[in-house]
Amino acid sequence: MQARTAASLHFERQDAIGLLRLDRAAKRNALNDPTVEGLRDFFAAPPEGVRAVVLHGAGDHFCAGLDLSELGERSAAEGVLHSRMWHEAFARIQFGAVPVVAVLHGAVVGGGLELACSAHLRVAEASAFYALPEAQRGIFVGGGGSVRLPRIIGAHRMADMMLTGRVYSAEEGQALGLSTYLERTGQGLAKGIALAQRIAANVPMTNFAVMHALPRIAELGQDAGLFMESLIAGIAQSEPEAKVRMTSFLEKRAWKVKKH
Ligand code: 1HE
Repeated sequence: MQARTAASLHFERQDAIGLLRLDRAAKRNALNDPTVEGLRDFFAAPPEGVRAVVLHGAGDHFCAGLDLSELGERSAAEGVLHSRMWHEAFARIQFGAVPVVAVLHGAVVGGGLELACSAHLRVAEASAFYALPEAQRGIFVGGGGSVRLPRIIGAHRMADMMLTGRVYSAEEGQALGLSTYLERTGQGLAKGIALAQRIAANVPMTNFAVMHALPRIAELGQDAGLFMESLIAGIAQSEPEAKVRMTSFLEKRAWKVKKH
């Protein structure tokens, strides 16, 4: 099934899973305004019935970041507003309606890395590499990178990437937490879909809590954090579907945790 998206985005559906592809391979999926606006509009209202989205890229690279041909003659104020537009789009991904699994391969650079960091899970293929070429271009991150990336790899590593142009490989990115799954080249999308299917099978309230409450709790002090956790725990366990699932475990009808 197709949904209406920007020309540079391609959407298809596999039951409850939405596959959204950056579709500007000739420009290495560089993010021009219509693409970022298309991401914003898609995640503001994902198609009915979609319970998890896999975000991936066409061609040899996930995303080459900001479309540098669009930088042009922006004033400082216009630059601020442009960055705010990216913030809005990426916030719709991080704090939207459905969990998002990003599948990364080839270049994951600049705004492409910022985009990846707004997803909830990142699966990397062995071909992936990560960089922040902004400093080399004489600009700064503007898609939330200075907020999200230090929370993943630390401000000191982000500073190194920006100041020296350091490029991390897929293996290094996995060790640093840029990805949480590392797959052979060509295997990332299948892994991303398999993870999305597991996510889609969760009770929606739990997914909502993981997306919206967990990152906020993680920013709180201990006392406020623990209280917020209790509130969310109380709400989640009162869901009828949670009761059904607990009963089914106790009656030995449910999936059991197994080691590999
Ligand atoms: C682009 C872009 C782009 C490629 N904007 N057109 N991002 C960067 O600084 C990364 C710039 N790109 C690269 O370093 C390389 O292109 C890649 C490592 C991603 C891929 O290399 P390669 O050899 O496969 O492709 P290519 O030959 O460099 O590029 C193919 C075409 O894509 C070419 O256009 P063509 O018309 O000559 O065929 C490139 O010009 C075009 N292309 N990347 C525009 N980024 C909110 S703030 C965020 C700030 C940032 O993201 S700054 C980082 C920008």
